[in-house]
Amino acid sequence: MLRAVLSTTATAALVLGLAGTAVAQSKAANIASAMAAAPASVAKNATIKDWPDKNGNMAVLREGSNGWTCLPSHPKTRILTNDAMCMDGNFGDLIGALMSNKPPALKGVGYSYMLSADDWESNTDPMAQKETADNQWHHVRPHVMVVYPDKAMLAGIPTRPSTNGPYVMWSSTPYAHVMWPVK
Ligand SMILES: [Cu+2]
Repeated sequence: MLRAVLSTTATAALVLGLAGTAVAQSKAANIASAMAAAPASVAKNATIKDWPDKNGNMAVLREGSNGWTCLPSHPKTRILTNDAMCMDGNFGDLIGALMSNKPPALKGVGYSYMLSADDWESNTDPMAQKETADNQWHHVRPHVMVVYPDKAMLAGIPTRPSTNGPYVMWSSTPYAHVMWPVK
């Protein structure tokens, strides 16, 4: 998943704090970054949006037609190199809930690609910005994600980061979802 989505303000502060300056990315670079998160056949006709600005608005960088929405990576930080993603409508409902700090109300199973992911995240705490003794801080590499409207469907899937198949991220939160490493 993407820790940075949770607070645009906190993310901006983090970027400024770690990098010194916020780097403005061009629209073309943002579209390229977003499209790299999914297979070309999906990204080709996906809607490309930017991450929310300080008012929470997400600019449409390119209209799409296939029901998928891709977001570019946030500017790089020490712990975030790439968090670009492409999601379907149901996964978009999860992201929307995350961004507004509300529990998700999912209408069905949701899917997302993060094929260019390169990031460090807690597997227990969506808000964590750094490692603690017990927050399962780990390197997130290319993966796909699945979210189920009924958390009971996650029973039996490991709740610790694994490179040996799917695991559940943030299992004890309303934002629990399956992380499925692909590389
Ligand atoms: Cu992810």
